[in-house]
Amino acid sequence: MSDTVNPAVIRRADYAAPAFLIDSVSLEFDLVPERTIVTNTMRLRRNPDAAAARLELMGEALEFVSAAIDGKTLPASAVRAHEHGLTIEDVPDAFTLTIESACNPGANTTLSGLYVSSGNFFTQCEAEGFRRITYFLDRPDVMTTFTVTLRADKTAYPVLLSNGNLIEQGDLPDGRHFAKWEDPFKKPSYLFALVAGKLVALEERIRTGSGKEKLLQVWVEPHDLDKTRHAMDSLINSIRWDEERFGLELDLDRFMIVAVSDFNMGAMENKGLNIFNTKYVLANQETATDTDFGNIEAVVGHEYFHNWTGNRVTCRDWFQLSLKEGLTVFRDQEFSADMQGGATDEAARAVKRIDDVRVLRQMQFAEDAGPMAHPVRPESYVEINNFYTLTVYEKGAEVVRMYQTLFGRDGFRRGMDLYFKRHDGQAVTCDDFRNAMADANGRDLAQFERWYSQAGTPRVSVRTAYDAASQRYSVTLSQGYGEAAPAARETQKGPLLIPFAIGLIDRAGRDIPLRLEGEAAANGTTRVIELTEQEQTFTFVDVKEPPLPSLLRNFSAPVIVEYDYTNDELAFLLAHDSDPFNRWEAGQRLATRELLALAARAQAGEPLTFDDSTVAAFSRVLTDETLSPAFRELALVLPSEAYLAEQMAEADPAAVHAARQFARKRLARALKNEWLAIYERHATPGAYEPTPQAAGHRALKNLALAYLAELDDPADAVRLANAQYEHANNMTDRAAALAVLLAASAAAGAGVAQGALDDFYRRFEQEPLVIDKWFALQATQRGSAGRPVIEIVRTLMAHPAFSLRNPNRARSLIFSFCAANPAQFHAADGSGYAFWAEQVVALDALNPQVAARLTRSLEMWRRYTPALRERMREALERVATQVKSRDVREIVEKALA
Ligand code: 0A1
Ligand code: ZN
Repeated sequence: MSDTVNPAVIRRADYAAPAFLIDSVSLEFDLVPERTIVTNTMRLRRNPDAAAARLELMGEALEFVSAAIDGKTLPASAVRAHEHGLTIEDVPDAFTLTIESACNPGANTTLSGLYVSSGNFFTQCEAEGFRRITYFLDRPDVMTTFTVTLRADKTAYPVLLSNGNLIEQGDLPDGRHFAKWEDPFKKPSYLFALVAGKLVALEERIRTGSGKEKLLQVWVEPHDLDKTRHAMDSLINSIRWDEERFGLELDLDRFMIVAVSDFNMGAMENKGLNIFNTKYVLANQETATDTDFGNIEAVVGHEYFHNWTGNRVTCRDWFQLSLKEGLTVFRDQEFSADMQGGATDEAARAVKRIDDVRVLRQMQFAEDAGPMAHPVRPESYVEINNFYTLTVYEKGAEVVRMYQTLFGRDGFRRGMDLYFKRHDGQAVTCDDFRNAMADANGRDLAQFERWYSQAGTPRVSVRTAYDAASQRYSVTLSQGYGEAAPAARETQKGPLLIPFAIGLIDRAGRDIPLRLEGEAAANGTTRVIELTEQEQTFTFVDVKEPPLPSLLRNFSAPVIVEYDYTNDELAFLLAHDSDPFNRWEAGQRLATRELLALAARAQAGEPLTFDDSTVAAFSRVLTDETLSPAFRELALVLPSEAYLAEQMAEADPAAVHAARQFARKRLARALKNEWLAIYERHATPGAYEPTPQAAGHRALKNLALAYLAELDDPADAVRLANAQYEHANNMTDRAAALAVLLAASAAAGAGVAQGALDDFYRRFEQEPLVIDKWFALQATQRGSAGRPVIEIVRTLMAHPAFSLRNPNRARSLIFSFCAANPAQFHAADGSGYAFWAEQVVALDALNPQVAARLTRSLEMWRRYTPALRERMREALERVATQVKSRDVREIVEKALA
């Protein structure tokens, strides 16, 4: 449905200030699963900056009961309830509006608005869920103070929570009770939350920097209380970190985290009442892997940091989403890096950086090259929920990081301070943030705006020339977009300001002190040069021998660097670069080159061979004891199948899989003794420690085991994996052992893994998050003894523990197969696509947001080989005729356009 008030496509250029402002709102809830009554009383006033005669309130899936202005019930002729909300004609300039409405949280499978999960009530309002709770000006630039009264049966719902401070509570007749909450800070409706049910909390009291006492709570279902310690520690660390790094203190007396098992995303930063997917709260050593522990720390940090970047200063409209998300992802990345390695241990910090860049390059670069490509600040959308993307979040974080790269940590901090000084309590734009950074650092950042408005991944190609006579080394950088996707091409206006960090390395592997032409003396060994034109040459002087350039150190900008290193040069950088990120990068480039050559031979049916010198380069890293185990693990993981397929002119998942498997087997065979030695040396006997160091040992050890399982005779690996499975005192080791057994079963038959698989299920039957791992491990396996994984997945769909309604479970089986097992999903017979289409249609009827995410696994269909492409198009067209939601339709239509 679209008309002039509710157009199908929403455009940034059409922004208009709200016609009315809300000075305060008071909400009363009578919570009943099948029919919850909401009484909403607002103080409204005409916005002097806008003109409109009537009041249009947004509302969705609501039953209108009544409305009154200044206490007088409105006649039916004065109010019109419709599909998109409520229209009230002829309202005064300032008035109190009371609206009563009803909704049905028990039947709400969308998990947007008010819903029931495991018998408890929860809300999710970002981006536009509040309008499913009551009629409102549900847009982020309408900020107001909320008072919330919750009433519910006391036995079924003993705990009643909302934002801010608890100001009153008590009993009511008929076994009911109430709680009244007041949030002293103005906020937009998307930050509203309520929770009601049978929950218990881990509590801590802490003092913040200014000496104020704060109550911290992590609320969960009673049987999960033993899995809350890590989330609480992460919260305390986040609070301390934001005080230290940014001088930002917790502004409420109480801060609550609540875990819910049915949740569409990771977590939500509702003011003072963060609501989390259980996956990002619950952990102990028996149930959670090292990766889970790290993710929990990052997400707890992320949501907490939103309290300032997102809540105190919010977004004017949803096109500005990256204002809060890019900035907050950058903040959580820095927090995690500091927790790993402190502020100065660059090698430890690099482990986090490498992880983040891997995600960006594998997933965001793909998004930027496909039909959903959009700028960090999009120009238009059909469904805003489809724009919680890798571009807005991860590329947005890279854009924020570039300010810090340009101005240093101190300069970045000055920009942040000015941003809060100017905009605390306001709803603002990405331009406001950029202007604060510019003004605090005395810089004109007009050109930098293009990072927000241009889609696509920039390419920087590099040419170098050394002149021995004058001892000059010139580096010519030129920027462009290559063959950008059409969606990206339309947005391009001109060259970007690209901070390009560079170092030069001499023959002995040492950094050369850098002096640019015109400078009086050398200064440092890494320089951030600023590329602002389409092409520019930078000349280094006093360069006594032909150097090897180390380009884009620490990935100083989200671009693709094109430079023709030889294999020997890459091996040299892998062995010597002082920049740990680029050391890893050199190994990845080397491996990518080899693997793509292998894939081409696989496609042509030629025999596969793998260069000895590449094996030798990897062997040196493996045995280099000066490198941390965590780093060695990252360096020795080959680029993913998804990343490799993305680099091909026409993606061929089967060829990529064959190539990568061949290389893994080759590395397994050539380094067998080394892998065995590593496995023994990095075993971590004794008590489990969740530290980054111990996690590094586990990661390297488990990588060794995975390589050993690739040997033609995996008997050793199977024996070690069985023993490790049996004796593991933590989930990292147990899950890794199970994955290895599943991998070994590809050649040796299902029997190899069945015992451990059954044991795993029985052991953790009561732990839904672990059962998610059980489904995911099976969905991502290679297939056992020739049995296609689609058959295993279809069998698991009928398992009593499977449910399409729980997003974590749907993701663990369906998404794992469709998005994380490319070789099996892209089976030549199209069986994966048929499955995908069925599941998209089934999910669309239950939960459009989750359905839309799944839809995206086929959006890159044009990039594949002709036979696959044709089958994918058929599947997309089939889905196009069947889906109902705006969410899925936007994705399918853009994919087929
Ligand atoms: N603001 C949250 C992300 C989020 C967005 C939408 C949601 O429901 C549809 C839930 C969470 C964050 O960045 O963590
Ligand atoms: Zn966020």
